[in-house]
Amino acid sequence: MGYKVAVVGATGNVGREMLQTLADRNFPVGEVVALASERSVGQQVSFGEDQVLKVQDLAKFDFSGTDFVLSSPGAKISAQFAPRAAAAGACVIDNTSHFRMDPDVPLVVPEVNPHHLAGWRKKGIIANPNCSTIQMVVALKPLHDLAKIRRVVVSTYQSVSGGGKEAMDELFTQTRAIYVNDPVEKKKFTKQIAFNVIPHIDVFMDDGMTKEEWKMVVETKKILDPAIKVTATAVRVPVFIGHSESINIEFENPITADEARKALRAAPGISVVDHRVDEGYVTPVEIAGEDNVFISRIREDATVENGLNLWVVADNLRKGAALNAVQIAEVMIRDGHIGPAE
Ligand code: 11C
Repeated sequence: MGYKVAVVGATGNVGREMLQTLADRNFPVGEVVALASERSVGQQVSFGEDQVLKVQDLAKFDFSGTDFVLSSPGAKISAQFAPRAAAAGACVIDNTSHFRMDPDVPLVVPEVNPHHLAGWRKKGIIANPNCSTIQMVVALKPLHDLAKIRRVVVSTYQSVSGGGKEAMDELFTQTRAIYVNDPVEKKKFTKQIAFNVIPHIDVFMDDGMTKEEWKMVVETKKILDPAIKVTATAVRVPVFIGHSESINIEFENPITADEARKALRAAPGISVVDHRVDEGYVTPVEIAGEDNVFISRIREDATVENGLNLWVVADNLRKGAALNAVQIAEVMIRDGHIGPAE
């Protein structure tokens, strides 16, 4: 007995991590199916320690009898297949940006707004937020409960794995090219990423924001509180895995760094590592493969009334994508939105 789970985009960075996360967390699977576009059909992907799944064609797959679909195939592909899977009765948990701002689609981080899942049947689709948003709202939620957040100023330091496997390859290839004096080639990134930083993730919008920055603004409002004002600068850095964020927060009510530290320590999904000594803070290389959101450098900001600064780091492929999606499925079962496995 167990649920039938299909992973769409199974050969990508996030799809592979979804399979790994299902196995790591002993998700109650009866059957797992790996799906991708036609060109990946026949490839093999691992599930758990000893199972190998053959990738099947997403376009031809019949979703009847599938309980959960965890998907990360790219927004255009999700737009096409997700309604078909939902119409066949599956609960689709989609990691792409396509459905996130649809008012009939819950956008959920289980530590923050699990109650929004109650509305999932309107479309049969639940959206997984952008990785940069997920780790930020996990950190903001306990502080919002404590002192009511008015405004957030965030700057991100995002790893190349957020851009997929090709982006990771480009960082590796450019770094090597620089050492051996070969020409540096750009494919995925608009500028050299090795030994550099790029303040441009996703496309530019009319007002000068990038779409990555816009996502952090609108998704935070939908998940946590529409009254919170957010302004973001999203930056790509030459790190393979793990997004970091410098977050400045203004609150309605007074809050001390000690009160914030205590609330964050007590909150689910958070590890506070905050000692004012060498190595008393977290960096992305230390947390790749970890589930929690790590918070360091908690301090008061004396330049505004009721201000705090934080440093927030998480594995963007795990909590920022695959883990959050699997946790949503777990909560769907725990809270009775999906019945017992047959
Ligand atoms: C990045 N945050 O780091 C992006 C990746 O909307 O799901 C995820 C894009 C999204 O490039």
